[in-house]
Amino acid sequence: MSKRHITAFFAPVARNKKPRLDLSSSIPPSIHPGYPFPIASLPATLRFSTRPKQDTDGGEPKSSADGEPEEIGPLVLNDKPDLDMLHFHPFLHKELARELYLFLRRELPFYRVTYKIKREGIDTTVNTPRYTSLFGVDATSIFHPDTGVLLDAKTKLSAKHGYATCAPRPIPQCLRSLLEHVEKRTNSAYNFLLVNYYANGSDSISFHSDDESFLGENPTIASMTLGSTRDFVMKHKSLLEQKLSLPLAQGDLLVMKGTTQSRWLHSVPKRKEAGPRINLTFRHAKTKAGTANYYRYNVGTGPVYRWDEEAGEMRIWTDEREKRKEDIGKKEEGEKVLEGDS
Ligand SMILES: O=C(O)CCC(=O)C(=O)O
Repeated sequence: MSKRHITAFFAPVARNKKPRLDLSSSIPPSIHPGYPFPIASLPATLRFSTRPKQDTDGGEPKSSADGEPEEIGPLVLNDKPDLDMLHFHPFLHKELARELYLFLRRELPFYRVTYKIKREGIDTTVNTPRYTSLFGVDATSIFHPDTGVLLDAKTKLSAKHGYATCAPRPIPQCLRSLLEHVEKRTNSAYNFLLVNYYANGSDSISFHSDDESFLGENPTIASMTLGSTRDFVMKHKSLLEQKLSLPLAQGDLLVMKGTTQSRWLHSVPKRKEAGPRINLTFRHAKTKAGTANYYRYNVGTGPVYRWDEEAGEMRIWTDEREKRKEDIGKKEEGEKVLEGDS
């Protein structure tokens, strides 16, 4: 029998604590005149996967030779009229989804857009009941890969015409790698990424469909959930008895395709008990009208919000560099007045 020192019996049990997935990166942050501040990058080695690393052998995904599929496939949801969806449950494993949620909430600029519409002939102000953000440009233009300058997709010449009401900005590195992974797994191309942040159950999106003509006929839209679970509620536009409620959980990806947008409406209704959630939608807009529409409703002209870790909430972000410039201006003005006084 081995002899153990008496103190060993009282020592805390050493738990095999897994280090947190570290998303810090040595890649410089993404910068662009359209970003209010630089947007942190993700590590180049980050592997988007439904399976955590410990499920893999030497960092490589399990192959089907191990008797396990490399990635968890989607559930097919087409058992209702005109419904054509895939539900990846999950698409990203829980640990990655959680860290990505915290990263994006901390690093992205957000907006609380207000806009005016005519409702039944009356001018009405709408306050968007959630935080939003947006990156991308429609298929008629591209961003120069080095300078971020907007170019015509065909001629590769400067493309300002048609964007008078908005300032399109490229998808930052941290979202581009995720977009490319979603493109691969859903077999579709996307040029827009819309971000929704629902701070709590009072934030919501009402019934609508993403069936604008600038998305083309029967668009494919992929929608990712990070953070808390929310109910995704759908109803058929004309078959009123056809309804569906789908809880979307951390790391899920819902792909809406075929006639889903033209025949169904979807919403994320208010829920008393719901926690914070980020939703990312990956879309492909064909025309400049799409770009103008998306920037109007997801960026707008109001203040920028940024996550405040200490306050534990989104706060209006002020550009310290601008403030400093203003302060210097005021100081110089004051000095001139003093000089004039003597
Ligand atoms: O948050 C969601 O799951 C839905 C978002 C949505 O419908 C939209 O952005 O159009």
